[in-house]
Amino acid sequence: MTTEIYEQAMESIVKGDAALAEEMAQKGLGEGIEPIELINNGFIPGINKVGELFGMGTLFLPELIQAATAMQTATELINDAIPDNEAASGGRIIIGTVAGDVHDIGKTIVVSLFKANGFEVKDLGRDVSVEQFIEGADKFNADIIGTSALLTTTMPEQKKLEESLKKAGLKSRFKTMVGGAPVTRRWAKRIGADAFAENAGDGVRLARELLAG
Ligand code: B12
Repeated sequence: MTTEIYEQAMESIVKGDAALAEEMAQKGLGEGIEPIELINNGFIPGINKVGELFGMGTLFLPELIQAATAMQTATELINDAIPDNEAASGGRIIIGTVAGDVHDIGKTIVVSLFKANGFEVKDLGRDVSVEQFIEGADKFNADIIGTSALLTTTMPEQKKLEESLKKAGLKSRFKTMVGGAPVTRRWAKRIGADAFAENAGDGVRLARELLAG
C-alpha cells in the first residue's frame, strides 16, 4: 500500500496533476506515513524525474510549471503536518534561496524539518541578496546562515556570502550551510562554507554538529 502511494505520488508530479498530488499527500498522511518519508520517497523522485525530462528537452516550461504547482500543493500540505517543536531551542538558523533564484520548494521543506527539530528559524524566502542574509542574521542573532541555490548561475551567490562575511569580520560569528540540487560538498569546501547538506534531514544533523563545535 505504501509503495503504491509513493508510486502514485511520483506520477502525480510527473503528470503535473495537482488534484492527484493533494489526494496522495492526504492519503499518505492518513495512512500514517512519516511526512518527511512521504516527501522523500514519493514526491521528490517525481519532481527529479520532471527535472530530468526538462533537461533532456522532452518536457517544456509550461509542464515544468504545472509539475512545480502540483509539487507545491503536496509539500505545503505535508509541511503543515510536520509539527513545530517549540519546547527546545536547538539553535537559531536563518535561511533563504539566493538572489536571482526562485526555487524554494526544497528550502521550505528544510525550514519545516528544522522547526520540527527544535530550531528557531527565520525564513527569508527566495531571491535573497547577500546583504539581506547578513543583515537578517545580525538582527535575528543567528547561529547559522543556510542558503539554497538551484541554478549553476546562482551558486556564486553562496561564494559571495562567504567573501562578504570574511570582509566584514563576521565569518567566525555565523556558521554557514549550503544546499540545493547542483551544490556539492566539494563546492562547499571550495568556497569555505562550514557544511553542505544533501537533504533536509542531513541539514538538521549537520547543524547540530556545527553547534556542538
Ligand atoms: C520545480 C523547478 C522549477 C520551478 C520552481 C518552483 C518553486 N517555487 O520552487 C519553476 C518552474 C519556477 C522553475 C523555474 C526555472 N528553472 Co527549474 N527546476 C525545478 C526542478 C524540476 C525541481 C526543483 C525542486 O523543487 N526540487 C525538489 C526539492 C525538494 O529539492 P531541492 O530543491 O534540491 O532541495 C533539497 C536538497 O537540495 C536540500 N536543500 C536545498 N536547499 C537547501 C538549503 C539548506 C540550507 C539545506 C540544509 C539543504 C537544502 O534539501 C531539500 C530537501 O531534501 C529542478 C530540477 C531538479 N532536479 O532540481 C529544475 C531546475 C533546477 N530548473 C532549471 C531551470 C533551467 C529553470 C529556469 C531557468 C527555466 C526557464 N527557462 O525559465 C527557471 C529559473 C527561474 C529562476 N530564476 O529561479 C534547471 C537548472 C539548470 C542549471 N544548470 O542551473 C533544472 C536543474 C532543470 C534542468 N534539468 O534543466 N524551476
